[in-house]
Amino acid sequence: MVTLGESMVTFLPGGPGRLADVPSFHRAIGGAESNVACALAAFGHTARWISRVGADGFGDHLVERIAGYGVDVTAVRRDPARPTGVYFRTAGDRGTGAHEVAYYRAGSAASAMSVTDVDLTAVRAARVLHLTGITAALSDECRDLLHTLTAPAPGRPPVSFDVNHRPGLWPDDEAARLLLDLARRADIVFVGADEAEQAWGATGGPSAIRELLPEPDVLVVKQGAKGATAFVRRTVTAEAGRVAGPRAATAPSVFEPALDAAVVATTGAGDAFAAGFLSATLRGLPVRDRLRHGHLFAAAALTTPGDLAPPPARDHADRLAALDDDAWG
Ligand code: KDG
Repeated sequence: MVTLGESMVTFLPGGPGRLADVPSFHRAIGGAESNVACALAAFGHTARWISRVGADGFGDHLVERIAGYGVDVTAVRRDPARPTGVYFRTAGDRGTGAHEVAYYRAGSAASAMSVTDVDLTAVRAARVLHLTGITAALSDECRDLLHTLTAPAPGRPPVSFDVNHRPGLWPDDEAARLLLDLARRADIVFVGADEAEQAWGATGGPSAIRELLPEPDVLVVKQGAKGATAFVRRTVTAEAGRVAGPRAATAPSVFEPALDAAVVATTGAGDAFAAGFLSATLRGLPVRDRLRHGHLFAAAALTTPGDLAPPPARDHADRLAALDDDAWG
């Protein structure tokens, strides 16, 4: 698995309250794509994260922490001229999970990722390449890079794309158009029902989102605490990691309820879900189990304050994913 995107040093609040009031923060790490790589590596997969960070202490910290999860960081470039991005966030509101975020990432080292700078050989070695919509919001160069990586081309690895709409990073109309365009080029797409509504006005739930996005072989609609629905028309083979096999005319939907987790913070739960689903996909597990692994990884992230949490041990996750429907949840 190869992921590509910006990671940041994350400052988690020392207590509840508004950004204006929180007196102290703890240093942690975040970044949607490295969160996925870390969870996969911790679960025993071979994972590489491709990015750029500043030639600064925060860049050292990110690279060391992500490598500490077992992720291959050899294709991460250091930029002596631009800083590593950082962001601060508040604790989520207990009822709604809403929190404030302050990004300091404009002009960051990662925003200078481009087609000429990224090691495309390292990208193409992927069995699956995981990207997110956040990268498209960083700069024109990053947007062009995503277009190149998602364009149909011989030898292009299957692309997994998490929409990850971040309204704070770019104008709504531009985000709506580009995110839809990128999602349509991908093979596996993850999107939250809430963000599909916010970005594209898709209010009709999973089936309405599928109508808007009929192209991807696999579409997963995350429905928050309720669960997730997958539409699978063709799958990534476990052996070759290639999208292969006959493409069914229709994609039946499979819904799987989420686990009842004692939520501490929702940030990073979507990345964890994607990691669990992708892990089970690469292992050739049935769709129900892919969704269940997504929920199990997400529960680990939901019950910790940081953006990423190690997933459950593989044998434990497999035992839980095999539970009868009555016992699941
Ligand atoms: O999905 C979690 C990420 O949003 C978080 O770790 C930080 O990548 C991040 C971002 O750009 O918001």
